[in-house]
Amino acid sequence: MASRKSADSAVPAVTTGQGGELHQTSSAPDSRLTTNHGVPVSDNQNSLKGGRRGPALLEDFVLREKIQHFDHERIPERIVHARGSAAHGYFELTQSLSKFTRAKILTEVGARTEVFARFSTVAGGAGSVDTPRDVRGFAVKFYTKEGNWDLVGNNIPVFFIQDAIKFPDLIHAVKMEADRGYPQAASAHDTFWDFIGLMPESTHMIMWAMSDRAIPRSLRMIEGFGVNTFRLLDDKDEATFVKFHWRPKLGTQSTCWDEAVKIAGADPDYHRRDLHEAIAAGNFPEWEFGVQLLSQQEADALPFDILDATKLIPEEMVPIQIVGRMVLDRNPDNFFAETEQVAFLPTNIPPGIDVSEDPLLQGRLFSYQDTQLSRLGTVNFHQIPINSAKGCPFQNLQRDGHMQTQVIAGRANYEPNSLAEAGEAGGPREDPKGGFRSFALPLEETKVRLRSETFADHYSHARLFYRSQTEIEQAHLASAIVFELSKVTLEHVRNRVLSNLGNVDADLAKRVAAGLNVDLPKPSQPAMEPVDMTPSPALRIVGKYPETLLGRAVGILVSDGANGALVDAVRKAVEAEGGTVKIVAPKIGGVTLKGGKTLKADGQLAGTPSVIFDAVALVLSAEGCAALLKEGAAVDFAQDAFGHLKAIGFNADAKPLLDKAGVEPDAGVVSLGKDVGAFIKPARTRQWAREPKVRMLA
Ligand code: HDE
Repeated sequence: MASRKSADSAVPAVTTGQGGELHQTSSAPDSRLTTNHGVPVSDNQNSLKGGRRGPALLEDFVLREKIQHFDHERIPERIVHARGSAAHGYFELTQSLSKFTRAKILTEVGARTEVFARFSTVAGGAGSVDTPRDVRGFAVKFYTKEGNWDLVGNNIPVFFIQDAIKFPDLIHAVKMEADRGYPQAASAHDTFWDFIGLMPESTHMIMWAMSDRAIPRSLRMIEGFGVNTFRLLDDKDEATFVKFHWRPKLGTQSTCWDEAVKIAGADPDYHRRDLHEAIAAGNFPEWEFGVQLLSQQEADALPFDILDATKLIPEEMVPIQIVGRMVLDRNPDNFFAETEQVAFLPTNIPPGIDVSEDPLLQGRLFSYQDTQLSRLGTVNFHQIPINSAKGCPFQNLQRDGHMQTQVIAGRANYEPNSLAEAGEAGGPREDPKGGFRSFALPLEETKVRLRSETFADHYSHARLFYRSQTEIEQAHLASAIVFELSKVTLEHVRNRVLSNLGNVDADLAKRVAAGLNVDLPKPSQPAMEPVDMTPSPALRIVGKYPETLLGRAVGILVSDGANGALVDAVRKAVEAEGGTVKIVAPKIGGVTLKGGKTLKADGQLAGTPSVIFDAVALVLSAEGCAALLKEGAAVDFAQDAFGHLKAIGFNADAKPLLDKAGVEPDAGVVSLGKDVGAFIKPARTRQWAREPKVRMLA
């Protein structure tokens, strides 16, 4: 994209950002405010009036242009995945896949390709909260040398439905109910569970959506999956099936449900802030990029259909090969221009990668291009800087349309043409050798509107997922279903879901029925009897993520008269391991430490509850503690930290607050006494062993 620098220094400069985007530098000291058409503005405080006290004059084009532009600032939000946060970064290939593909992005080891990644919730609107129980979108745009590649995935490797024709029904069912306009960003309501109960193919996805993966701790701690099966094509257009995976360096980590609910109130932007702050601080999130590869014969030998997006390929069956990494190292400069206007298209695939016949993917191939037209308003949305191919030029013979920004000279807007013979530019031509080619899929069947019988097993994978979880995760999953079904008001809907659960696992169904205190109905009649698959420990979270302070935040609650040396010691120990520290005080101006020094606060107690930290320390004076015993927010600070299985460090004078909050001694409740280090070990993880003491799980 060309840079347009103004020759006249009095006019705001238009420059290109690091990523090549156009930037209007509004903060330049010599910049002069102008209308959209460049007319300098003399007064930005007062409208033009007929007399000192009005009325306003129609003639005031400065006022009219400003108000009119404002009136049209909003564009339609995404119909799904409306709330998202994004960042720039790079992808680096570490192992070549040249045996399987001719795509340069997957064959040029060491080459860095710019990327833009957007993470999102699915059901809520653009202004909803970050921590509902929901699937997270994980969409990456690679600006490759051979055109943009958009890997538009989720943090869950399977999906609710097998055929795209059911997508509008699924989304209508999960979004706010049509007559009442609520609930916002929540699946715990009648219409969602009604749809789920009637669509047994959704059961596997429900296991994932009710697992802790749907309440992530951070966007930096989610896995990503391409979900649909794709193909890699080599030089001879021979195909290999591929599943794409992203693995967070910090491990897959979650919150507790009660914590996620409270975070929604304490900091609706919890994930967005976390991503932004981490990148701003130089703690760049990183993911490994992996592939599962299998030939047609290997796919045929599997006991399920890899074209069915409600199935996963256990990595114990087909290992994941790590072949690259992605690092996000730059925050967007402008949320609207980049995060909001980015348009991901599963049809953006470079030569050497191809789609499969998965009927869910096939529908997606139409939907994304189409939705951008209503969202971004023009067929030229590919010219918006964040969407433009940056790794290579784009040129074709498509012309005109709303918001055309290219000024293409010459007459060559058709081909074939022989303009070159007269010395004129003839325009671009197709490239049969290097261009995108589709896999030559043999087609022998008749036209039908039906579901393949190879898609009929709706429960074996749901069972596999449930039985592969640790006991802790199974209890969370069962409790999540109990929570959601407790919000369902239609009894027959609850019962239908319960009978479907009976096909997943009898114990799970029993637990959920007991959690609801209702009779357990008989299992429903499955389309195909489920089979027992070998459990896949790879599907767990607990016990898998690294115990580390990297990416974790510790909140230190302090009071007037607190011991500053102890606060410093905790801070040093946490920061030495890569964690971040925030000081929480009853007042934002901070506290006066023992000895008279002032310690500034990063957050005021009422607005900075312990739910936003991974571990907490209480460093209080005896008087400070006595005062906080009468402050509900201080008691909640300790009680929630305990309830959410966090490490709690405390000095002796802070003990009365712990007692009032009902904090019982255990391995994660550590006296800061002489050895601050004793607090660091439990601060690296959650205290799962404490959970039965603080929560009635199903
Ligand atoms: Fe999407 N999806 N989707 N989806 N999807 C959209 O496109 C759609 C599906 C996913 O950060 C929309 O630009 C259909 C699976 C992400 O901008 C829309 C079907 C997966 C994002 C659309 C699916 C996804 C979207 C709305 C069933 C995981 C956000 C706005 C056939 C592999 C991308 C937009 C971003 C967005 C359609 C199912 C992931 C309407 C029809 C499966 C991450 O076109």
